[in-house]
Amino acid sequence: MILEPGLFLFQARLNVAMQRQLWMECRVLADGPVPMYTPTVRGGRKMSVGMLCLGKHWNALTYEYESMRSDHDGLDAPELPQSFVELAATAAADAGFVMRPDLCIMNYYTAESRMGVHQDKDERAETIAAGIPIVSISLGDAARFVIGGLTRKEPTRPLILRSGDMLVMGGPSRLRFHGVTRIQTGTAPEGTGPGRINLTFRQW
Ligand code: MD6
Ligand code: FE
Repeated sequence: MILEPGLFLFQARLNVAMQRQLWMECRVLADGPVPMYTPTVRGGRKMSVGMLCLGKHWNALTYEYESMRSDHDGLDAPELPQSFVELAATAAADAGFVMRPDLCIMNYYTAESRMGVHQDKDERAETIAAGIPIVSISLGDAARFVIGGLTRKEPTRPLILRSGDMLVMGGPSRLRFHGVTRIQTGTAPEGTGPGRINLTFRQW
């Protein structure tokens, strides 16, 4: 489904078996040698989500990408699994984009977690200028997501992102403001959840 130029929602793109498989792979990574943690952002506030970056690490203090988690524990970001890359690149291609994902931000939401309205603009200027998309995968509990325009002032439209949905945000929609206002607890398909995992694939 095309929502706006460059903004595509592929509902139930992943079947429940794939959702469970991916959920489990994410859990293994989150509990692995380079674990998920709760970032503290610029200004000193803790985020309400757990985060684990793959491929490259997003530094919550500098808002820059780096190989090592220098704002946290100095560990190297785990590799981005090739199977993950293919899921994202294929969805991007189906939306008409050529994308070579080289990093993924995994966020874990509990019932109380939110994601404030933001723009994703920490990738390379060339990537953003070319409109190379961000591809997101939602797993577990559904979320109320809002997406607006290229300025904070423009009105937002609400969307529900359910387990197995993929969102592609590229071209003229690459810099739209968006956020997560609520998690719908108890909606996760069996074998996923509790809570919600969102994967956002990016090309640095
Ligand atoms: C989330 N997603 O769904 C947060 N960003 O939990 C994002 O912030 C996001 O879904 C860029 C592109 C797609 C997204
Ligand atoms: Fe985002």
